[in-house]
Amino acid sequence: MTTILQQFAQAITQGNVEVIDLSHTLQARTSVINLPPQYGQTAPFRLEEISNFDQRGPNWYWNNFSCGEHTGTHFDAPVHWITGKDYPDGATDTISVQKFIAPACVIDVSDRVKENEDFLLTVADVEAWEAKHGRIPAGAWVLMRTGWSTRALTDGFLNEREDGGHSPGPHADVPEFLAMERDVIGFGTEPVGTDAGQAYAFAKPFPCHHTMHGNNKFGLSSLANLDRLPPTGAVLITPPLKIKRGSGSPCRVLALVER
Ligand code: 23J
Ligand code: MN
Repeated sequence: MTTILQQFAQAITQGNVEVIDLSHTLQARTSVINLPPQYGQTAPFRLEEISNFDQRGPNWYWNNFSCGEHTGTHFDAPVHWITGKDYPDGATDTISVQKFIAPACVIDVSDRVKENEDFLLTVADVEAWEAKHGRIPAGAWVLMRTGWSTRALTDGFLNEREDGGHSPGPHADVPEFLAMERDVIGFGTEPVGTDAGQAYAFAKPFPCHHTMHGNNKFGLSSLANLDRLPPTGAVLITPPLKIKRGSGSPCRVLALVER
Protein backbone atom coordinates (compact mmCIF):
# COMPACT_ATOMS: atom_id res chain seq x y z
CA MET A 1 0.00 0.00 0.00
CA THR A 2 1.28 3.48 -0.78
CA THR A 3 -0.07 6.43 1.11
CA ILE A 4 -1.10 9.71 -0.52
CA LEU A 5 2.11 11.36 0.70
CA GLN A 6 4.30 8.54 -0.61
CA GLN A 7 2.60 8.85 -4.01
CA PHE A 8 3.06 12.61 -3.87
CA ALA A 9 6.76 12.38 -3.00
CA GLN A 10 7.29 9.92 -5.86
CA ALA A 11 5.42 12.20 -8.28
CA ILE A 12 7.68 15.11 -7.31
CA THR A 13 10.93 13.15 -7.64
CA GLN A 14 9.83 11.55 -10.94
CA GLY A 15 8.55 14.84 -12.34
CA ASN A 16 4.92 13.77 -12.73
CA VAL A 17 4.16 16.75 -10.52
CA GLU A 18 6.03 19.82 -11.70
CA VAL A 19 6.92 22.68 -9.36
CA ILE A 20 6.49 26.08 -11.02
CA ASP A 21 7.94 29.29 -9.58
CA LEU A 22 5.31 32.05 -9.55
CA SER A 23 7.71 34.60 -7.97
CA HIS A 24 9.81 37.32 -9.54
CA THR A 25 13.42 37.77 -8.43
CA LEU A 26 13.77 40.36 -5.64
CA GLN A 27 16.31 43.02 -6.65
CA ALA A 28 16.94 46.76 -6.34
CA ARG A 29 15.01 47.31 -9.58
CA THR A 30 11.89 45.54 -8.27
CA SER A 31 8.99 48.01 -8.61
CA VAL A 32 7.11 48.98 -5.47
CA ILE A 33 3.79 50.81 -5.32
CA ASN A 34 3.90 54.62 -5.13
CA LEU A 35 1.05 55.98 -3.04
CA PRO A 36 -0.09 59.64 -3.25
CA PRO A 37 2.56 61.88 -1.58
CA GLN A 38 0.51 62.61 1.57
CA TYR A 39 0.89 58.93 2.59
CA GLY A 40 3.84 56.95 3.92
CA GLN A 41 5.79 55.08 1.27
CA THR A 42 7.09 51.53 1.16
CA ALA A 43 10.85 50.96 0.90
CA PRO A 44 12.32 49.24 -2.15
CA PHE A 45 14.40 46.09 -1.94
CA ARG A 46 18.02 46.69 -0.93
CA LEU A 47 20.92 44.26 -0.61
CA GLU A 48 24.01 45.17 1.41
CA GLU A 49 26.98 42.85 1.24
CA ILE A 50 28.37 41.83 4.64
CA SER A 51 31.27 39.82 3.23
CA ASN A 52 32.18 38.14 -0.02
CA PHE A 53 35.12 35.78 0.67
CA ASP A 54 37.24 38.79 1.61
CA GLN A 55 38.77 40.37 4.70
CA ARG A 56 35.23 40.87 6.09
CA GLY A 57 34.69 37.11 5.98
CA PRO A 58 37.33 35.04 4.18
CA ASN A 59 35.27 31.86 3.82
CA TRP A 60 31.73 33.18 3.66
CA TYR A 61 29.40 35.28 1.50
CA TRP A 62 26.27 36.88 2.96
CA ASN A 63 24.08 39.99 2.76
CA ASN A 64 21.74 42.14 4.77
CA PHE A 65 18.53 42.87 2.93
CA SER A 66 15.76 45.37 3.58
CA CYS A 67 12.40 46.07 1.99
CA GLY A 68 8.78 46.80 2.76
CA GLU A 69 6.48 43.90 3.58
CA HIS A 70 4.68 44.50 0.26
CA THR A 71 7.66 44.23 -2.08
CA GLY A 72 7.89 42.10 -5.20
CA THR A 73 5.86 38.92 -5.38
CA HIS A 74 4.13 39.08 -2.02
CA PHE A 75 1.36 37.88 0.27
CA ASP A 76 -1.29 40.28 1.65
CA ALA A 77 -2.59 39.28 5.09
CA PRO A 78 -6.06 40.33 6.35
CA VAL A 79 -4.61 42.73 8.98
CA HIS A 80 -3.12 44.80 6.12
CA TRP A 81 -6.47 46.56 5.74
CA ILE A 82 -8.67 48.42 8.23
CA THR A 83 -11.52 46.02 7.47
CA GLY A 84 -9.41 43.01 8.52
CA LYS A 85 -7.39 44.55 11.34
CA ASP A 86 -9.06 42.66 14.21
CA TYR A 87 -8.81 39.09 12.90
CA PRO A 88 -6.73 37.27 15.55
CA ASP A 89 -5.69 34.77 12.86
CA GLY A 90 -5.12 37.47 10.23
CA ALA A 91 -1.40 38.32 10.53
CA THR A 92 1.57 36.57 8.93
CA ASP A 93 2.45 34.90 12.27
CA THR A 94 -1.09 33.91 13.26
CA ILE A 95 -2.66 32.62 10.03
CA SER A 96 -3.10 28.84 10.22
CA VAL A 97 -0.31 27.24 8.17
CA GLN A 98 -2.96 24.87 6.78
CA LYS A 99 -4.10 27.83 4.67
CA PHE A 100 -0.74 28.15 2.93
CA ILE A 101 -1.49 25.22 0.61
CA ALA A 102 -4.60 25.61 -1.57
CA PRO A 103 -5.86 24.90 -5.11
CA ALA A 104 -5.94 27.61 -7.77
CA CYS A 105 -8.41 28.65 -10.46
CA VAL A 106 -6.74 30.67 -13.22
CA ILE A 107 -8.83 33.10 -15.24
CA ASP A 108 -7.04 34.16 -18.44
CA VAL A 109 -7.96 37.66 -19.60
CA SER A 110 -4.61 38.49 -21.21
CA ASP A 111 -6.17 39.14 -24.63
CA ARG A 112 -8.48 41.78 -23.19
CA VAL A 113 -5.66 43.44 -21.24
CA LYS A 114 -3.76 43.87 -24.52
CA GLU A 115 -6.60 46.15 -25.64
CA ASN A 116 -7.18 47.88 -22.29
CA GLU A 117 -4.51 48.44 -19.63
CA ASP A 118 -7.24 49.36 -17.14
CA PHE A 119 -9.24 46.18 -17.80
CA LEU A 120 -11.49 45.19 -14.89
CA LEU A 121 -12.50 41.56 -14.40
CA THR A 122 -16.28 41.38 -13.88
CA VAL A 123 -18.54 38.86 -12.12
CA ALA A 124 -19.87 37.99 -15.59
CA ASP A 125 -16.31 37.10 -16.64
CA VAL A 126 -15.95 34.86 -13.58
CA GLU A 127 -19.29 33.19 -14.29
CA ALA A 128 -18.29 32.64 -17.93
CA TRP A 129 -15.09 30.95 -16.68
CA GLU A 130 -17.21 28.75 -14.36
CA ALA A 131 -19.52 27.74 -17.22
CA LYS A 132 -16.44 26.35 -18.96
CA HIS A 133 -14.34 25.01 -16.09
CA GLY A 134 -16.79 24.38 -13.23
CA ARG A 135 -17.68 26.20 -10.04
CA ILE A 136 -14.82 27.78 -8.08
CA PRO A 137 -14.45 25.56 -5.00
CA ALA A 138 -14.47 27.00 -1.49
CA GLY A 139 -10.92 27.53 -0.25
CA ALA A 140 -9.43 28.04 -3.72
CA TRP A 141 -7.27 30.89 -4.95
CA VAL A 142 -8.59 32.83 -7.91
CA LEU A 143 -5.68 34.07 -10.03
CA MET A 144 -6.19 36.73 -12.70
CA ARG A 145 -3.89 35.98 -15.63
CA THR A 146 -3.19 39.17 -17.59
CA GLY A 147 0.28 38.79 -19.11
CA TRP A 148 1.31 41.82 -17.01
CA SER A 149 4.31 39.98 -15.51
CA THR A 150 6.25 40.40 -18.79
CA ARG A 151 6.41 44.13 -17.91
CA ALA A 152 8.36 43.52 -14.68
CA LEU A 153 11.53 45.65 -14.48
CA THR A 154 10.08 48.12 -17.02
CA ASP A 155 8.22 51.42 -16.53
CA GLY A 156 5.17 49.71 -18.00
CA PHE A 157 4.78 47.62 -14.85
CA LEU A 158 3.58 50.46 -12.59
CA ASN A 159 2.48 52.26 -15.80
CA GLU A 160 2.12 55.57 -13.94
CA ARG A 161 0.60 58.68 -15.46
CA GLU A 162 -0.52 62.02 -13.95
CA ASP A 163 -3.54 60.28 -12.43
CA GLY A 164 -1.65 57.33 -10.97
CA GLY A 165 -1.04 53.75 -12.05
CA HIS A 166 -2.81 52.06 -14.94
CA SER A 167 -2.98 48.30 -14.50
CA PRO A 168 -5.75 45.68 -14.58
CA GLY A 169 -7.58 44.26 -11.59
CA PRO A 170 -10.95 43.10 -10.33
CA HIS A 171 -14.12 45.14 -10.79
CA ALA A 172 -15.54 46.33 -7.46
CA ASP A 173 -18.23 43.57 -7.48
CA VAL A 174 -15.79 40.68 -7.87
CA PRO A 175 -14.22 40.56 -4.38
CA GLU A 176 -17.68 40.47 -2.81
CA PHE A 177 -18.76 37.64 -5.14
CA LEU A 178 -15.60 35.62 -4.50
CA ALA A 179 -15.59 36.13 -0.72
CA MET A 180 -19.33 35.81 -0.02
CA GLU A 181 -20.66 33.56 -2.80
CA ARG A 182 -17.61 31.34 -3.35
CA ASP A 183 -15.70 31.51 -0.05
CA VAL A 184 -12.33 31.57 -1.84
CA ILE A 185 -9.08 31.77 0.14
CA GLY A 186 -7.83 34.80 -1.78
CA PHE A 187 -7.30 36.66 -5.03
CA GLY A 188 -4.00 36.87 -6.91
CA THR A 189 -2.78 39.12 -9.72
CA GLU A 190 0.29 39.92 -11.82
CA PRO A 191 0.48 43.74 -11.31
CA VAL A 192 1.97 45.45 -8.23
CA GLY A 193 -1.22 45.13 -6.14
CA THR A 194 -4.40 43.04 -6.08
CA ASP A 195 -6.48 46.13 -6.91
CA ALA A 196 -6.40 47.83 -10.30
CA GLY A 197 -4.07 50.81 -10.71
CA GLN A 198 -7.01 53.21 -10.75
CA ALA A 199 -8.85 51.53 -7.83
CA TYR A 200 -7.95 54.40 -5.48
CA ALA A 201 -10.47 56.49 -7.45
CA PHE A 202 -13.34 53.96 -7.45
CA ALA A 203 -16.59 54.92 -5.66
CA LYS A 204 -15.54 52.23 -3.19
CA PRO A 205 -11.72 52.58 -3.14
CA PHE A 206 -9.48 49.51 -3.22
CA PRO A 207 -12.43 47.05 -3.28
CA CYS A 208 -10.20 43.96 -3.36
CA HIS A 209 -8.25 44.97 -0.26
CA HIS A 210 -11.41 46.25 1.46
CA THR A 211 -13.63 43.25 0.87
CA MET A 212 -11.21 40.34 0.71
CA HIS A 213 -9.35 41.32 3.89
CA GLY A 214 -12.64 42.30 5.56
CA ASN A 215 -13.66 38.66 5.06
CA ASN A 216 -10.33 37.25 6.35
CA LYS A 217 -9.19 36.46 2.80
CA PHE A 218 -5.68 36.85 1.37
CA GLY A 219 -4.00 38.51 -1.58
CA LEU A 220 -1.07 37.66 -3.82
CA SER A 221 0.43 40.20 -6.19
CA SER A 222 3.30 40.58 -8.66
CA LEU A 223 2.81 36.93 -9.63
CA ALA A 224 4.84 35.50 -12.53
CA ASN A 225 4.45 32.51 -14.85
CA LEU A 226 0.66 32.27 -14.63
CA ASP A 227 0.75 31.28 -18.33
CA ARG A 228 2.27 27.99 -17.19
CA LEU A 229 -0.75 27.04 -15.09
CA PRO A 230 -3.85 25.13 -16.21
CA PRO A 231 -7.25 26.79 -15.56
CA THR A 232 -7.87 24.25 -12.78
CA GLY A 233 -5.81 21.60 -11.04
CA ALA A 234 -2.78 23.55 -9.80
CA VAL A 235 -2.02 23.69 -6.07
CA LEU A 236 -0.28 26.77 -4.60
CA ILE A 237 2.19 26.90 -1.72
CA THR A 238 2.23 30.46 -0.35
CA PRO A 239 3.83 30.83 3.12
CA PRO A 240 4.76 34.42 3.99
CA LEU A 241 7.66 35.10 6.37
CA LYS A 242 6.59 34.67 9.99
CA ILE A 243 6.83 38.36 10.86
CA LYS A 244 5.24 39.15 14.24
CA ARG A 245 1.95 40.91 13.41
CA GLY A 246 3.14 41.19 9.80
CA SER A 247 0.68 42.63 7.27
CA GLY A 248 2.27 40.58 4.51
CA SER A 249 5.65 39.60 3.20
CA PRO A 250 7.60 38.81 0.09
CA CYS A 251 6.70 35.24 -0.82
CA ARG A 252 8.26 32.48 -2.90
CA VAL A 253 4.95 31.35 -4.40
CA LEU A 254 5.13 27.81 -5.80
CA ALA A 255 2.56 26.01 -7.93
CA LEU A 256 2.30 22.22 -8.20
CA VAL A 257 1.00 21.06 -11.56
CA GLU A 258 0.35 17.48 -12.70
CA ARG A 259 2.07 16.67 -15.94
C1 23J B 1 -1.18 50.09 0.68
C2 23J B 1 -2.17 50.92 0.21
C3 23J B 1 -2.77 50.68 -0.99
C4 23J B 1 -2.39 49.55 -1.71
C5 23J B 1 -1.41 48.68 -1.25
C6 23J B 1 -0.81 48.98 -0.07
C7 23J B 1 -1.03 47.48 -2.04
O1 23J B 1 -1.22 47.39 -3.21
C8 23J B 1 -0.47 46.28 -1.38
O2 23J B 1 0.63 45.84 -1.75
O3 23J B 1 -1.14 45.71 -0.54
S1 23J B 1 -3.18 49.22 -3.24
MN1 MN C 1 0.34 44.04 -0.70
